[in-house]
Amino acid sequence: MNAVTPIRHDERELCAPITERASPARLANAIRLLAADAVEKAKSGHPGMPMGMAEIAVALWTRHLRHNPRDPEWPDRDRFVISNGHGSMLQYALLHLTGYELPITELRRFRQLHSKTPGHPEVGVTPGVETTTGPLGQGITNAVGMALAERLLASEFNRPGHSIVDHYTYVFLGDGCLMEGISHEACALAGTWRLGKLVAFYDDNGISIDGKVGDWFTDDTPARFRAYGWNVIDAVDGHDIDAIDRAIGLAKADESRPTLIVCKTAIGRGAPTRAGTAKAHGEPLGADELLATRKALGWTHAPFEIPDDVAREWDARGIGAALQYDWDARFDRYCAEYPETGAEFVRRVAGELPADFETVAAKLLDAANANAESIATRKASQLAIEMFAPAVPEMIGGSADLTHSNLTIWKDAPIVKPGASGRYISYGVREFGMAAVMNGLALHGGFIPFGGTFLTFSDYSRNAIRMAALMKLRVIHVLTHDSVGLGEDGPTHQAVEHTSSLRLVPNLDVWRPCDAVETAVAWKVALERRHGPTALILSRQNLPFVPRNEAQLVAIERGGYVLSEPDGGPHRIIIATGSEVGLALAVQQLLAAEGIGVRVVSMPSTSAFDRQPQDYRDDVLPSGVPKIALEAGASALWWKYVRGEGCVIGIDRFGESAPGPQVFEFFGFTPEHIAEVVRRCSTSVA
Ligand SMILES: Cc1ncc(C[n+]2csc(CCOP(=O)(O)OP(=O)(O)O)c2C)c(N)n1
Repeated sequence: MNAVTPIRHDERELCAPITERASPARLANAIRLLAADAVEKAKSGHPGMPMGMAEIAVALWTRHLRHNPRDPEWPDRDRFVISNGHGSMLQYALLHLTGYELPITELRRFRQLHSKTPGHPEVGVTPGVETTTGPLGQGITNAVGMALAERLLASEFNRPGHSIVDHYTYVFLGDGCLMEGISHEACALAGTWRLGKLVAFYDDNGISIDGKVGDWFTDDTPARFRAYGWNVIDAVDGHDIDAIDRAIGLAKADESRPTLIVCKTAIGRGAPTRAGTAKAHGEPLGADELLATRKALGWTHAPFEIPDDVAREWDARGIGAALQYDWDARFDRYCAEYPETGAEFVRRVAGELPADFETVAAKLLDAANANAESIATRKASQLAIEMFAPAVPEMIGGSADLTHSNLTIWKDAPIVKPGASGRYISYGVREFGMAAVMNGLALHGGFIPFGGTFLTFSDYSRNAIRMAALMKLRVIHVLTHDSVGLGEDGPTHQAVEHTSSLRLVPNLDVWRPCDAVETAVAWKVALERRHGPTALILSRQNLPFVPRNEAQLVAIERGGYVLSEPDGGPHRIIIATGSEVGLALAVQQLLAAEGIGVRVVSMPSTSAFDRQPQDYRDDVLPSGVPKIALEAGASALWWKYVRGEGCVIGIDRFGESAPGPQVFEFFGFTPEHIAEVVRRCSTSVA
């Protein structure tokens, strides 16, 4: 490895006190003891990683990381991600020591109810935490999304002489993240995209929970990352702060490749008998070992006591304010020269939609209603994208290699190419990677990501969709080919349980629209939804257009509404979604001839409907009237809406390979069969 001059913050030197300065080793030991003491007090947690990565943290946080503890939202801060999120105490120690709003009382309350120090880092709970980590492999993938966001925003907003977007993304990760398949998806993409401002630190300690990794993890990780196109700095002593500092300098000097710094470390370093063992990973050290650790490290301070020299040296508030002050001044100059672009940058970072969004949305809805086309909802979704994407520049689309099936692309969409900017991402066949990169783009700010795959493959991306819901991120999943109705591809591709199972994810809004009009509304509300993701469940096959009056058009946003009322009031109510709404309307007509009045309720989004006032829900689904839920998918969830007064027509087995209409017929999704069930079901309940 070539020696390079360490890059240091000149401002730090200026701000440093004249009094005696704590040594870098003491700064690392402060992290070690904070982590070990907090885990000990909580009787739960992971001391090994913070103790093992303490020197890496010192090198990065005191010599490179550009951040401002007083403003964790500063748009051009460096991003820092702990992908090995079980080492949360490392992050809490750093945030506390550098001066974030995380007092020592919160570290004392590690892992306690409603503390700001939850078991794993959670964005929105602890100031300074950039993403929620814990599910291994997703943090590094979020970081890839953040680094991509930086590059794309920089190319969009920077101007000659003005670099208002110019920051790094740093990630800590361990063996666990690298064993997870998603790290392959994400890191391959990062190499292809040449994300030169992404720097990952691999905690190469040879230990995971089951013990020494030699029996289950023998990949040549440096070779693997070189093959992805990364700059790899191998065999760095992870306890040598200067060596790490130099490696970071080298990483920054390579502007065209992401860098992996392979840090050789000992898990639980400093604990005399636990260091280097799997026991250090996730157990409190115990009183004796903790005492022995204090002795071994020469740490004479009580638990949670930070000596003045250490506190002063760690405090980054002065330098952070100076860094941001400098950026503010540069941004002011930028705004003076480019007032409109400056205002646009502010809007984008604030996550506000463009001022004319409502007008564009209304235009789309009017067009969908006026055109009255019977098209597949995936096609209707593309029409929505065609309308919104030019008007909403923060939309960044993509697909996991199914662009022309998902119909996620729009005319003239600039494709993201290696090393270049763009607004449409071909993620390759990487559903999980795509979903977690989308989360990273959203977390960074300035973007509303949407990405497509077949609904059945949402299982692959599922945990990242769940994380988006947990993190309250505005991301949109375009999940097409939504049922057995897709036909010939057969049961591997035919979603059965997926729509309902996605509905079970808290804070995920699921929309299964029945025609172009509902699809337009679903896209609108998905884009407007600031604090949660949306899954759009769309058909491969054409669906009939349904005419609506003004009140019905407005009611769609409520998630469930009366789409068609029989003359003389309802004897039965059919609740249907997506491709089954047309069937319900056909059944309504059949039964009308027999004098049975059927109300058709379209229920594109159960979660949106569930948020409506009780009165409204009772008006749509009054008790005392038999209700029949109809969906070409798992039946279980629908009993909640039938409320013991009717039945559910669903599909609770895998599908069949045949032309779509034949499969629908095979499963009894024909007007005649449904009408028969409705008759029987109704009489048995009435
Ligand atoms: C997806 C996922 N699977 C399993 C776990 C449970 N888990 C937490 S840490 C860990 C082992 C991680 O090993 P390593 O990254 O080497 O961490 P270290 O022991 O060095 O701290 C496992 C299996 C998890 N958090 N996420």
